[in-house]
Amino acid sequence: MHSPSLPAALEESIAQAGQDHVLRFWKTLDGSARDRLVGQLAAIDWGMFGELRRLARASGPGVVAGAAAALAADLARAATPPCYVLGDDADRAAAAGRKGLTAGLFGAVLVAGGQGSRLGCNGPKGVVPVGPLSGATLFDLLLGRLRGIAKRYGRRVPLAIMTSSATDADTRAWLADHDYGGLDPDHVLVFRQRDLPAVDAAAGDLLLDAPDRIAMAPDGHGGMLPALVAAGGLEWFADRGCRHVTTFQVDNPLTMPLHPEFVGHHLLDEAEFSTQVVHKREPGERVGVVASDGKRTFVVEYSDLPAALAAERGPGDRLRFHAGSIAVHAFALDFLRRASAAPDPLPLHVAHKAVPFLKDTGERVSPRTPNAVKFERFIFDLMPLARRVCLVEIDPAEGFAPLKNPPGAAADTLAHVQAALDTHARRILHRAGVVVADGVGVELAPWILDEADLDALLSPGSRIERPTVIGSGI
Ligand code: UD2
Repeated sequence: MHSPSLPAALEESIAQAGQDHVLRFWKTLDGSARDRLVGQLAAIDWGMFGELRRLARASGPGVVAGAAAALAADLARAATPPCYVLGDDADRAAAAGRKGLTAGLFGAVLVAGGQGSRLGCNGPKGVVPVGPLSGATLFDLLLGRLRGIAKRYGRRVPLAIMTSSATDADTRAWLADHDYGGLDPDHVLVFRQRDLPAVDAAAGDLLLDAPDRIAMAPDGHGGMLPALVAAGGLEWFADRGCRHVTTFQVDNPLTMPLHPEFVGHHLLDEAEFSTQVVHKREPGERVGVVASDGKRTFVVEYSDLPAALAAERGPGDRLRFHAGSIAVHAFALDFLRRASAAPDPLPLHVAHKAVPFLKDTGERVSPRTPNAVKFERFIFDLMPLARRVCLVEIDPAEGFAPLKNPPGAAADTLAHVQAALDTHARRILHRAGVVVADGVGVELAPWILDEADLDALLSPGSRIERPTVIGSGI
């Protein structure tokens, strides 16, 4: 018996799982440290721990052994499914979308639980400043976009923001300090995804990150489904009149998850799961691909797609798998309800990572190469469960500029994102007949969705001669 504060049932679960080593420093811990550790241990699903161990031991990087063979077989029969292209059926789809938005049928879910570790940021990515002139943060831009939708269609868009243990407190603080980004707090729901333990890659054992802390990591954006359900999110959206939700990622300030044509196609097709894709041109682009074998439509993450298949080209020199998923989806709420009732609808994916840990001696080791396995669920794995899937190809210049990498990387850095925002603003101004002098920086306030919003601000033929943020303060 370690202490009255370690419940006997928990101690037994730990012992049965062969994980007593996590209590190695128990005797050295004070009361609050013990409470912290017990809190973490009690949150572990010990019934599922054996499965995590099995997956860790069976896995190479990416897909779990066995699953890799099944995936290869699926892909051998698969091709890129048909996609709508934004602009091709603009009038019909946009009219349907506008009708749906005006009726308030859509809510939105922002997945913001990731740690931005590639960027070297520990807190929420949402607080990173990206506005080229304004220094507006990702949250400012994404929430501002929703204000633009509400302004145009006369309906607030209920927004659920998914955080994780790594981002929850800072995200809530940002919202409180920034007037909820101008949104109505009654229409903002913050909910937190779960953590899963990271385990040692060889033995599948838990790792201690500190004497009173197990190494854990957020359970992937697929954790959205159980976490949203647990937070009462499906009813929350329904109570606000929504029938569908779009989901989008925190790192893409150009994103347009409520573009009327996109949601219009979703409605017209009576799709349960719609997704935006970009035309993947090079095998190395870090986007998942959508594939279909005629019966099932599914997404394969870039890290799971075998290199030879990623590079295979077909007619017109297009990549065989060229529908690049940018993780902007629309779901029917009824579908999410049905999917969440299915037993274990989202499989676990494994990622081999370098995870710091304490040795038996208490020395902390920070490995340079992967020593551990983290587990994640991907929301796009719901796709095969959907009765109807709809793909809409967008122009990346209009809707995809993710911030992923630190300065100096070849793609997806702050500089790339700011250049994309600048180009996007210039395109819209150009369409509105506004002339921007050469070399002058320009930025649009996030509520400006397109040139229609400029009518009241700038007349055709007007010139911008100095760096300007258009529409700020409105
Ligand atoms: C994601 C997609 C990839 C492509 C790319 C486009 C997946 C698995 N991969 O790759 O196919 O669409 O984005 O930009 O969908 N997040 C959470 N909780 C987590 C993990 C992530 O909320 O536990 C959020 C994170 O805050 C971010 C988003 O999910 O908003 C994407 O996470 P990522 O940067 O790890 O995904 P990435 O770039 O590998």
